[in-house]
This record gives sequence, C-alpha cells and structure tokens, in this order.
Amino acid sequence: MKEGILKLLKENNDDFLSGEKISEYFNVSRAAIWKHINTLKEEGYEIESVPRKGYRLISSPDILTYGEIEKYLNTEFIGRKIYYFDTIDSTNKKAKEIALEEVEGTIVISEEQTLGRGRLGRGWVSPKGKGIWMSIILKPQIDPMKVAKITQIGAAAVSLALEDLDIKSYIKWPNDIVINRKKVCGILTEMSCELNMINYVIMGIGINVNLDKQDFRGEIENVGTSLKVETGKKISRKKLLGLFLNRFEELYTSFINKDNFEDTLKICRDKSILIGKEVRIIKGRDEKSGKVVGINDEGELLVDYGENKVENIMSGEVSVRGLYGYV
Ligand code: BTX
Repeated sequence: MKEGILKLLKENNDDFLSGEKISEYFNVSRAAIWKHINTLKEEGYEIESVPRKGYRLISSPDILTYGEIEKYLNTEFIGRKIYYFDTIDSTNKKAKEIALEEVEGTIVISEEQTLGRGRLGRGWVSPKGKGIWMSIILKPQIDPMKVAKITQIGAAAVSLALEDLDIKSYIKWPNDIVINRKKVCGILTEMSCELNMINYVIMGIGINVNLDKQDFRGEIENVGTSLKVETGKKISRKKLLGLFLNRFEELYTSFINKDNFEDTLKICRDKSILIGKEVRIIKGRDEKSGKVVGINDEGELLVDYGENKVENIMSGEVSVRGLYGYV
C-alpha cells in the first residue's frame, strides 16, 4: 500500500491530496495512511502535511526502488522486477539464491553491501547510498562457453550509459570501466550450468557513482574513483541505472536473438584502454608482459609477446595490469 500511496501522491503532482481521500481509496483508516506517510518520510521522501489540506509530495530521494527508476526505464524485461534492500552481504549471492525461481531480467539491488565480491575471491567496497550495487538474473539459452561475452555486453552498456550523461569512460578488458586510469565500475559474472545447458547467469555490477575521495582507502586509494570525484558533480543514481538497463537490454537481446555481438565488440574496441599498451598478464603465480594488439571477434584479448607470438586470452582466470600500476 505504501507504493500505492506514493503513486497517488506522484500522480497528484504539486497538489495536496487529503488523508480522507487516500483512506477512502485504500479503504483503511487515516491513521494507517499516516503511518505509511511516515515510513516514506523516513525513506527520504519530502512530504508536506497541512491540516485540512492533506499531503503533498515535494521531492523524491535518489534511491533505487522500482518506483523511482520506472520513469527512466524503457525496457521490456530487464529491471521490471526489483528486489530492493537497504543493506545486504552481496547482491550476487542473493541473486544466486533466488535465480531458479525468478524470471529473466529480475534485479537484486542494495543501497549497501557488507561483503561485496569481486573476481577471484577479491572484495568490492560498496558504501551506503553512494553507488549502484546490483545483480541481474539472466537465462540465456546459449553455449556456456559464450557467457564471457555477457560481461562485455555489460561493460559496453555501462560505457554507453555514461556517454548518455556526457561522461567519457574507457573499458579495461574484460570487466572494468575506467576514467582517468582509475576504476569506476567492476563486473562480476557468475553462472550455473549443466553440460551444455545454462540454468542462470548472474551479472553483478558495481558502479561508483557518488563516492567521495575518502571512500577510497587502503588498497583502493590509487585504484578506484567515482563519477562524482571525476566530474565534481553529484550524479542521479536512479537516472544512470535506468539508462544502463535500457542500453543493456538493447545489446543483450540483439546478442541472444540475432547472434549480434558486433555492436558490443565495436564499443569495446573503440573504448578500449588496453589496445596499444604494454601490459602484464597475471595468471595465478605466472606473469608475462606483452603488448595488447586488439580484441578478436570472440571478444578475446590479443597479446603480442614479441617475435610476433600473439596469444588469444580468454577472460576467465587472468588479471591484466599496466606495467607500473592498475592500467
Ligand atoms: P575485480 O576482482 O576485478 O576487482 C576487485 C578489486 O578492485 C579489489 O581487489 C580492489 O582492489 C578493487 N576494488 C574494490 N572495491 C572497489 C571499488 N568500489 N572501486 C574500485 N575498485 C575497487 C570487479 O572485481 C567486480 C566487482 C563486482 C561488484 C558487484 S557489486 C554488485 C555485485 N554483488 C557483488 O557482491 N559483487 C557485484
């Protein structure tokens, strides 16, 4: 009912809506309405209440509920069902728990993660209300070998969504988005499959939107940055989330339905921060240096180790680093 009241207040624009009208509409007491209004206020909605006039919505908070992102969405199925949390250990973990029963496109999103996860057992710093920490449940009927491409579709979609906001970013193959040589976004794709059949894919995305400089401490001090730090402006998380989901659905459905990976590849190549650079390829204890010469049609990184010995690198277990730092 809380969502219903909010919807009524939004539809009523700047006018007052009487408590009596709302209680008649939902057939509950005015005290019950008052309670829901208070909960909405606690969530950050600014609601004016004037005796004998009623309630009026003044402003909505930048929170990532369905009610708040709906107006930015033009997707068919991505993001049409959202599990929203104030705090959670990891959205990827939660998404995996519910994936089998949920429809494709369902999202798990949280204002904060206490145990956000990166690749290869690493962690992901996810402070409250400052980023987009979410996981999308996907059920692609494709060869499990092709799942790595979904990470690149995600990276391309983030980069396009940032472009929609006039923010220029680069893609650090295979799963990071960087600005000013620092990481603003990371993607962690996990899957469950049997033989050649995928049960589900979870694409987890963390975007550092409004983190402040002091949120980057310790090991991430020189590695991470946020859109706010880079642009000097606070960015609307709900708008960015909507833009991203729209961009993602477009590239994803084109890949699944039309086997079109070219559009994603073009974006990943055009925005690549690695092509032409000397890098270190780290696989477990093994480390080799070489020059990135491109990304092939399968989305694999092409690294020249000298004497024209070019190797195709799949995203799986490697980390790519610049010769002297992160990139
Ligand atoms: P990754 O393994 O490529 O990057 C993890 C590394 O990045 C860490 O070891 C640390 O050095 C650095 N790092 C940690 N937090 C941040 C941050 N906020 N900004 C910049 N650098 C950071 C990348 O893994 C994949 C991350 C996916 C995160 C999403 S959030 C929603 C979903 N749920 C979940 O638990 N993970 C995903």
